[in-house]
Amino acid sequence: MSSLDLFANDGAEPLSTQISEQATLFHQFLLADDEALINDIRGVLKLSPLRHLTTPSGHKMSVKSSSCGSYGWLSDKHGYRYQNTDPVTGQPWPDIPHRILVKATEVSRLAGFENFQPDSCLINVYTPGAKMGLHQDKNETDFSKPIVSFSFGLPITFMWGGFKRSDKYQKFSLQHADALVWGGKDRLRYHGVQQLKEAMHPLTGRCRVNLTIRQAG
Ligand SMILES: O=C(O)CCC(=O)C(=O)O
Ligand SMILES: [Mn+2]
Repeated sequence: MSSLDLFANDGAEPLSTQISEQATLFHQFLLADDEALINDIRGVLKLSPLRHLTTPSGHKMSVKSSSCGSYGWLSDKHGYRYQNTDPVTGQPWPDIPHRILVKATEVSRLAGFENFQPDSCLINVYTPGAKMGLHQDKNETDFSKPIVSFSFGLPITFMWGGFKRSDKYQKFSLQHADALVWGGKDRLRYHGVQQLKEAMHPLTGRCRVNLTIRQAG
């Protein structure tokens, strides 16, 4: 982007890219709050630590995860599901930090989704080599609610597919402080991320942090 483009934006509207009819990438939407948001996540992880989940077929996922909100997303030999307690601590998941809720509802509204009331925030932490294969998010009860995804730290290549796993997919980079929202007719698209490349980020170090914020219940 040239500096002229930056001035033309005037700070009034977030710069965004429409990746499908009902999927929008808001570039650097979280930049003004990045450190505070990352600290909020650190606070959650002190209460419900990161762990590697296992797929129903018994494979250890390369990403480390935790959750906050009324519903935490889990995967183990019993399947993919939401649960209202953390199996590691035996306690309810920590609350979703207020700042995360505010930014998630703000960006969902900008993307055209009103009445989004997040009750689940999955925290995914990728270190170099970690990835997530193409999948659909479909453990939620109401598919009229969007998915809001925040990225912090190292960039990663996001795969944005169709409605069958074998469909062709587009690739684009998710960068520090980007927010991606998809819903409506695009809600059940396959998506995933390619292997994280080795690098260092000034705020997160050698990792990428993803928040996947949903209305699960
Ligand atoms: O890390 C990402 O950007 C994608 C995460 C994701 O799709 C998920 O956890 O369901
Ligand atoms: Mn997903």
